[in-house]
Amino acid sequence: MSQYITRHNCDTKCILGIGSNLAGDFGGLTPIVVAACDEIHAEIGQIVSASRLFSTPSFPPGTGPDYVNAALILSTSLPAEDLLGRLHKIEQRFARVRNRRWSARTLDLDLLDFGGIIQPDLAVWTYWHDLAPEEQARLAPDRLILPHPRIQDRAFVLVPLADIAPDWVHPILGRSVMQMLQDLPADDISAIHALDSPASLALPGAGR
Ligand code: A4P
Ligand code: MG
Repeated sequence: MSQYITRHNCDTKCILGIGSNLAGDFGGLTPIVVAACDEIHAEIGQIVSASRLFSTPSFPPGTGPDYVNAALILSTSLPAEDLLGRLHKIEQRFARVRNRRWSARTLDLDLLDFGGIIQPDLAVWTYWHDLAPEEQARLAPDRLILPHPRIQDRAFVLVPLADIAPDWVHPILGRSVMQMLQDLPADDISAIHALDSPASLALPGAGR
């Protein structure tokens, strides 16, 4: 009867955004991002692709030091809420403090996409997507919203994403990463610089 037993691969491909603009006891921004990737790989799921590291000006302009940003494609067996909970635990281990919206942080781990699901539903996603800029700066969701409602607005998200998934199509907007990048002001993109290769992310276990 064993021929009837099939193995279902329940792993979900998801996309993570990583950012750091506050050095901590763990060292500078690049070591924090690299160490966070190691923890993600060890505790959450296999990192399938990792972008280069990028230096990006803090958004909104003038709100703090430059960030190091990166993007990952991850394969995980965890449900989305559990995954976000684990990401928050890793942020805490890097002494992430949430005091003010968009304030400087040692580590920010955003779940950008989880296998293309829309969560909790299109109406709630649309509410967060359509929020006026001054409201975006004031309000933060108290539950998981997928896809992350600000992907299309942020060059610091899309430029790293273009490194690993240029053809990924936004499940609601229907635009690819490259198309969303084309919609952004050229200045937002030209202000972002890839860090030299010694600082780039290698896949954990790939012999950095
Ligand atoms: N939350 C809901 N959905 C999600 C999701 N898909 N992924 C909740 C992650 N978190 C999600 O997040 C605020 C609340 O949203 C949490 O309760 C979380 O459970 P947060 O991480 O506490 O705060 P945040 O990171 O300030 O919010 P958010 O919405 O992720 O902000 P953004 O848009 O990511 O902006 N400038 C540069 N250059 N690079 C950056 O990485 N990041 C930000 C944060 C601002 N400026 C930046 C950068
Ligand atoms: Mg965040």
